[in-house]
Amino acid sequence: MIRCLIVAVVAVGLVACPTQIGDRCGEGLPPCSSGFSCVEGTCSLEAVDAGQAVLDAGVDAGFDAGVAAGVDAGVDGGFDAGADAGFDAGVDAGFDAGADAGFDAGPPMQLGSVIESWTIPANATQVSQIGFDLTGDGGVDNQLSAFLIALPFAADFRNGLATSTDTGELIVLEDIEYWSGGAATLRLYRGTNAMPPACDGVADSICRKHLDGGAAFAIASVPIPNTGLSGTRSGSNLQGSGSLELPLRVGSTQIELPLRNARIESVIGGVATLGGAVARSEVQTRLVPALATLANQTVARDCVPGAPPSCGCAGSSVGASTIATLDSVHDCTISASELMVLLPAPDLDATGDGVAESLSIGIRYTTVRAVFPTQ
Ligand SMILES: [Ca+2]
Ligand SMILES: [Ca+2]
Ligand SMILES: [Ca+2]
Repeated sequence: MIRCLIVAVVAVGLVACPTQIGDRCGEGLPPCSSGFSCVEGTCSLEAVDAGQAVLDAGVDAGFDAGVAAGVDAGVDGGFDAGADAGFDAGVDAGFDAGADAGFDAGPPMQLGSVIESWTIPANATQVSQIGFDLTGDGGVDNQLSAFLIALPFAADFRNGLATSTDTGELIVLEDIEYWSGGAATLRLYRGTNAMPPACDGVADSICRKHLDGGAAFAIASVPIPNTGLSGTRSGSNLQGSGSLELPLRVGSTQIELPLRNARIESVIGGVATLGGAVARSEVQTRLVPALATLANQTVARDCVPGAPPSCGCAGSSVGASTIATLDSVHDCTISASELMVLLPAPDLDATGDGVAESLSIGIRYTTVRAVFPTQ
């Protein structure tokens, strides 16, 4: 019956159907109906079977083509729509909802890292390259670094940052939380209790034992509530914005530098570029006094106690140029107010009142994986 129906579809006008099967045919007998062949004196579906084969092939081809096209269309449509939805959702979550963990269902996944190196701009070229365009004029904004490179002892600041990172005196932990939809948050903590310890005894001149990617730490500082950068994670790339306190060390002084309108572009486990606005008043109260202390440590290193004008400094030393450049009230000591004279005017309005009150900053750091309890 099924075959009859198929034949009926193919052989338009066929009415005899299977009643012809087995009918005698041949010389002197009526011809078989359309769609039947006379085979050895009997009307047979043999020829129709051949047609059926064509039909089957057609059905198969059509079905396959349809399935393939349908599946492909479905896969493409699904993949594209999914990718777009995920990306858009992530962007929205990061920049609209901020650190709202409720956007993505379920607990976040976490990536803990520790900063293993810093790049603080060391020259005008790096000042113009490291950071972000925070003013929308197309140029990187990094006024604070421009101030730092003007200080004769700036290398002592950068070298001290590197050395204290090597020895574990400065431990900065990076805590990234991310959700399957792409939303991510980033927080920085000051760390302590490295295990293994940074240095293998007092004779270890290299240290960095805690920067091998497998060390464990404790969190030493409780960050200001509701601070951190929120944004999106795509693969190993992370972009975010927000505010945070950047743990630093200036010579022997620990400082936290508060960044507002902060931005980060990070390759997780690789290089991160961090930029933002630091209120000039915070620079004055937190950074500049620490820099003055460092300047006097540099002078103490390079100069024997002496009186102006030389202050006992070796002729070509950093101490000598520090005294020559900064000791405007010439007493062989660098004061915070003497440094403040060099501090540029604010270049960013981070409070939205139309009056600039902050200095832009841009730095880079690199991380390796680390284990620490999260807050
Ligand atoms: Ca700019
Ligand atoms: Ca002075
Ligand atoms: Ca303002």
